[in-house]
Amino acid sequence: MADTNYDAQQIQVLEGLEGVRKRPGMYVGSTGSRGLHHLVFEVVDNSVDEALAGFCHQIDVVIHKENSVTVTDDGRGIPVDVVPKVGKPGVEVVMTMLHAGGKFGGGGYKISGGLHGVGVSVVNALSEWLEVEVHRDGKRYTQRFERGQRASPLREAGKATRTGTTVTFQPDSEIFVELEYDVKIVAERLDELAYLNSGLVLTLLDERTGEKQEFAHKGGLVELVRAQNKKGALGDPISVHRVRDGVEVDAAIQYNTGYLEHVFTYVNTINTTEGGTHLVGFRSALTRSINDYARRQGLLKNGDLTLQGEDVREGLTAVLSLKLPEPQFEGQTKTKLGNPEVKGLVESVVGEELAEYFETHPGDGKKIVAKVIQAARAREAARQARDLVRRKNALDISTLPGKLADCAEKDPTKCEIFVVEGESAGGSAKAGRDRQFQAILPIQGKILNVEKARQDKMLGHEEIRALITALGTGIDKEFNIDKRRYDRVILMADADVDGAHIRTLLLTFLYRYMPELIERGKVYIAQPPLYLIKAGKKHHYAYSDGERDEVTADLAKHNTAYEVQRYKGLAEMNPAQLWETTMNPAQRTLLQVELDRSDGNGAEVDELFKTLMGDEVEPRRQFIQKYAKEVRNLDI
Ligand code: 0RA
Repeated sequence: MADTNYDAQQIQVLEGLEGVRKRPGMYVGSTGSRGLHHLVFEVVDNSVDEALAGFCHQIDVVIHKENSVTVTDDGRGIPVDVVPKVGKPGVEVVMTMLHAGGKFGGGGYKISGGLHGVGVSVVNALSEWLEVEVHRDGKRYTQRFERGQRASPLREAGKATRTGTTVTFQPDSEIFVELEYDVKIVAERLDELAYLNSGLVLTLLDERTGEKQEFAHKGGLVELVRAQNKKGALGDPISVHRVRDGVEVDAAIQYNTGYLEHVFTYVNTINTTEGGTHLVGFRSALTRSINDYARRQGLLKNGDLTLQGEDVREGLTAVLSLKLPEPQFEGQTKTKLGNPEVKGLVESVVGEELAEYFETHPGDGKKIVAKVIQAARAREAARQARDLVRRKNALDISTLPGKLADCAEKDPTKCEIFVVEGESAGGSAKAGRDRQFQAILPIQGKILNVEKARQDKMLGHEEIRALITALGTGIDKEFNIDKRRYDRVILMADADVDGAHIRTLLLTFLYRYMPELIERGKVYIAQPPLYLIKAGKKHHYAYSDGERDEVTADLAKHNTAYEVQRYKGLAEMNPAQLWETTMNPAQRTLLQVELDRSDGNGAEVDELFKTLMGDEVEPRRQFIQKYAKEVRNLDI
């Protein structure tokens, strides 16, 4: 090929990849850890595309010592022949042209993963260097690129006995601020891909540590659901696998005896965390099929309650995975499926499969329906309990909880409430407060862990009802921030393990039922002192061990005799001390509770609460051991 025609083409290509280098965030999300890992996933996704097309069975990933990465697959190999329009080998086009990934060579449609379908050229653009090796037609070919530009022509380099593609790249330190791969993040994605593509084997070698892992899940989604439902599974997973109108629908569905919902949805192996039309179709299939079956079996009488969406989702674990030719991704993080035709398609496919399952597994079917009916009754009971709370709210002050010492001020924006651990500390707080704007609600003992209890039970709990009534906002869907009776909710508990537990229980309740209160920055944690240091007539309070050491060192320097008293609980302080150290706005320190939703959707916070407050003891023990030494300021 003469190089004369190249220039014009070349300019266009370079402009394309220059754009990627100018705005990397637009293509890989960030120049931090997220973007760095995106590079690997983009290359792997290209190999997964070969697997989806049925030509690739194994993908090997190696993280090298200097954080370059190699991805090898046994697919057909990227085409090496010259693409007529461009006058360059296919490999070079794939590597240097934006969006050139699946746009040539293959016939018919190509199902494509790739987080945003940006293609491997983006990885090339953001790499200091990238080398590609293709085994195809009995030959081995290699080519090298530097910062997206061709550094060598495609060369024949000997014979090949297999087919496949190997890509090695070194993330560019001019682009990325984070350059070190986290093997755990890579492993998690490879494991996920192994579940989503049963039969595919993925391996991961971390040369920095020598650790080697293999991911293969022959059982696919069914295996994934089983792994999620280790305990209390109701019947065997329901397995769905159908292709209709060119769309492949795979799903695994299983109930457990718990009441949380875990539904994961994927489109072309992308986790659609924002849901979309496929999830809507899936949910209505579930609601409809279970209602139909319950009525046909006479388990639900006419005029009896109807089973609603939230009932059929209680204790449900499911994975839905779609492969479709032209997905439309919408939403904030482009993880919401928009294709309107998909809703009806998924609804009918899943509906038919569910009906068949119920016919062939009557025992499991009845168990599931019984569980859903129980959930519906609990929902009904919770509604009645809520009505009761709401009606009480609507009445006058006399229905406020007896234990509440309210403030005189009527303008909520000027008021605050201290939720205090224990009756005696509550007494001190009542006596020490400024009753004009400070209200006190003592809470007795450990409140209910709402992570483990259903709503009706939660609302039956006296301490929680008192809290809800005092705050005035209502809960859940009826929550209304404008109805709040106080502008600051201040949790005040002892500075010991029990106090920390009570604080966590209260935060769990607020997070699950009044999250907006936290989001709007209305929730605080009081900081009582840990030590009282008496030196003659002078009193010093210390709020940490460090502060105590500073004060005592200072006193020792001036040769002043002193005595250190450790406060074991709030109750050890008299009302005046409590006011002075912890409640007086002029002097006190409050920690404002924040939601760290840096992961975009709060899933991390959600997971954290499940870890800390859910049924399983082991993850909680591990978490506490891991972070016990690190946690200083509480920031959930
Ligand atoms: C374009 C067309 C064909 C395969 C590929 C690209 C391909 C790309 C990558 C990236 C990593 N591994 C890959 N394997 C294949 C179709 C080739 C044909 O028709 O033979």
